[in-house]
This record gives sequence, C-alpha cells and structure tokens, in this order.
Amino acid sequence: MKKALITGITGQDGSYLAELLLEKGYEVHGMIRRSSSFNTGRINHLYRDPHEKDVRLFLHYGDLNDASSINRLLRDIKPTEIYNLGAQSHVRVSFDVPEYTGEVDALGTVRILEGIRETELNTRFYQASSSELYGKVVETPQKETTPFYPRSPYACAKAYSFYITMNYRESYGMHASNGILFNHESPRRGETFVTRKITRAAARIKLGLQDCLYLGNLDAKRDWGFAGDYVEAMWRMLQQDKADDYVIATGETYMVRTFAEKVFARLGMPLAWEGKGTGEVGVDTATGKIVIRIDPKYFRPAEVDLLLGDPSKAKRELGWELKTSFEQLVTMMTDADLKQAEREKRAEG
Ligand code: NDP
Ligand code: GDR
Repeated sequence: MKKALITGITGQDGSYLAELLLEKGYEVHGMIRRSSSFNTGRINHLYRDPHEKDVRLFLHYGDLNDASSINRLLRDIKPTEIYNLGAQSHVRVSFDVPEYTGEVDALGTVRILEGIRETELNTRFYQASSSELYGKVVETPQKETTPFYPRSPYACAKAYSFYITMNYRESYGMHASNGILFNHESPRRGETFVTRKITRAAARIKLGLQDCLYLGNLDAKRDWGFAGDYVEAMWRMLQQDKADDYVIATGETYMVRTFAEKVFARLGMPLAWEGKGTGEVGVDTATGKIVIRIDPKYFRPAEVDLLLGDPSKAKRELGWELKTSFEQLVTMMTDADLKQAEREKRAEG
C-alpha cells in the first residue's frame, strides 16, 4: 500500500488531497500543529478513531520549524510520497511576519529534503510552489520558462523552496517536483483570502448579518481555479517516471472587482461602482445601499497586478484537465456561504 505524508493537511489543499489519496487506496499521514483551538475542521469528515478497523488516515503532531519532528515522522512512517503543503500562506501577512514566513515556507522545505536524504528513503517529493513567484509581470501568459520576480516575503521564501527542490533533484537524483499552482479556491478556502472573504461577506450582507465589506486593491487580476481540480495535478506529478516542474492554471484571468460583481449578482444584489481611488464604493443597485468600501490597510507594500497561467505542459505531459469553470467556482462558493450564513442566522434566533 502506498503511504503519503501531507504537511498542511488541515489547510484547504491538504483536505482535498487527503480525500483524493484515501479514495485511491493510500494510507495517509498528516502533520498537524498543536493549537489552542481546533484546527482540524476541514478534515473531521475523514477522521476515524485509530482504534477502529481498517483506518487509513493518521494525524501526527509536528511542525515545519522543528527538524526533529520531521525526521521522526520520516523514520516512523517511511512514506512513499510526501506532499509539502504546509506554509504561512497569506501574502499580505508575510509582510508582517517576514522572518517566520521564511522559516516555515523556505527552511521548512530543506528540512524535509535533508531528512529524506539522510534517512536514505526512496520517497517522492511534491513542493507547493506558487504563481506568486512570477510577481511583477515579465510576460503573459506565465509558463515554466517565465523568469521569477517575487514581490513579497512569502514569494521570496517560496522562491528558495522552488530552487532547493530543483537542486536536490539535480544534486541527489531525488524524485522532487514543483507544482507552480495559480490561485485556487473552494468553499474551504481560508476566510481572509479575497474570494472567500467576498462570498462570505456577500452572503452575510444578503441576510442582514453584516452591512458592508471592506476590500483593498479591486483591480488586481488573478487566474482562479478550483482546489479540488488542482490536487489531482499534484498527485499526477508524483506518478511520473521523471520529476519535473509544472504550471497549473486555468488560462483565464479576472479582476477582483469582477469576482465581486458575479457574487453579488448571484445573490440578487447587482453592483454599480461609484467614486475613485480609496473613495470608490460598490452600491447594491437593488437597494441603493453601499455594500463595498475600500480600506487601504488591505493594500500590499508591493502588489502582484496580473497573474495568468499557461497550463499546456501539464495538460500534455500529465494528462491533467481542468474540470470546473470560473462561473461554476463562483456559484459553488457563493451558494456554500449562503447556506453557512443561513445557519448563522438561525443560530442567532
Ligand atoms: P492554507 O493556508 O489553507 O493551509 C496551510 C497549511 O499549512 C495549514 O494546514 C497550516 O496549519 C499549515 N502550516 C502552517 N504553518 C505550519 C508550520 N509551521 N508547520 C506545519 N504546518 C504548518 O493553504 P492552502 O491549502 O491554500 O495552500 C497549500 C499550499 O499551497 C501552501 O504552501 C500555499 O502557500 C501553496 N499555494 C497555495 C495556492 C492557493 O491558491 N491556495 C496557490 C499556490 C501555492 P494550521 O491549519 O494549523 O494553520
Ligand atoms: P494571493 O491571494 O495574494 O493571490 O495569494 P489573496 O486572495 O489574498 O489576494 C488576491 C488579490 O486580491 C487583492 N485583494 C485582497 N486580498 C485579500 N486577501 N483581502 C482583501 O481584502 C483584498 N482586497 C483586494 C490582493 O491585493 C491580491 O491582489 C494566494 C495565496 O493562496 C498564496 O498562498 C498563493 O501562493 C497564491 O494565492 C497563488
């Protein structure tokens, strides 16, 4: 039986990947962090008491900042595949905690690679690289050969991880691959990333649980796909004879304001934009109420203006297919958050 170790299993991608690997018959091990509150909400539906029969999901305490915990997990589990998804993954927050972001998102990766090398395991390794590596626009669409120009402490840390993964592949012949994934979202997306922030707030505004949504740069463009489709690509990379690096993207890009327009329209609140700069507002034309305002605290010291990926190599070599369209993603996320808001409203009494 194949054994996978997933760092970041409690995150958005970790939860979808764990589902996929369990379906494929894997024994799945996840590294989780000690937290003062529950942090396993996204994988509770997969978890069973390890004392029961035929359990294939196991959770272990560990941390990417703690090499001893990584080495212990490698020795005890001897995984056939490792998916390194663990990270301080918020770009804006990385400007507030740059050193910590470097520890986890950069050095965490070499801790795992070095652990694999030292334990002489024949483990295949997946690194969660990011379209943030492209940063400032050099060319579009961005593909595997496009030069990197990182624009945040997060992206700089991810650049180190990209290259150290490549370096261990070239230096030691490891099966180590980078997935350069463009933004991918879902109803399980963290609530402070812009898509989920919008779907959650719009649903709450619709039900009168909130008055207004505060956003930053409305003009940034992103290539947004569905996380459930993207974890399939991660798995496919590790099934190849040869390790390599692949862009995973939809090949379409939309502005943040367009995402907001589609969400509010779906909820029966068609938006019109008025004003300029930090004074710009989004008005619900059905009621005339202001439902979106700008708060400059969400601006970034350096912004990534445009991401648009070319996934041709992944389609050709991995046989990877995008299954969910942008419209379907918007609908899925909006409807899930409307249900969530309805539950909140009922709970309020
Ligand atoms: P999330 O923020 O949802 O999940 C991050 C995961 O990392 C969580 O399980 C978190 O644990 C864990 N983690 C954070 N710090 C540590 C640490 N010090 N030690 C161990 N685990 C840690 O991210 P996503 O699921 O969206 O993304 C998965 C990966 O892919 C990340 O590396 C991200 O940077 C990268 N990526 C994401 C893209 C996207 O659009 N989603 C695009 C490209 C790359 P906890 O739950 O306890 O906080
Ligand atoms: P990103 O995602 O930075 O691309 O990183 P995020 O959703 O945070 O931002 C996307 C764009 O929206 C603009 N924006 C806002 N963003 C947030 N979070 N909150 C706001 O209020 C807001 N208003 C406007 C941002 O300025 C930005 O341009 C995500 C993460 O998942 C990374 O881990 C991953 O590597 C990349 O995607 C690919």
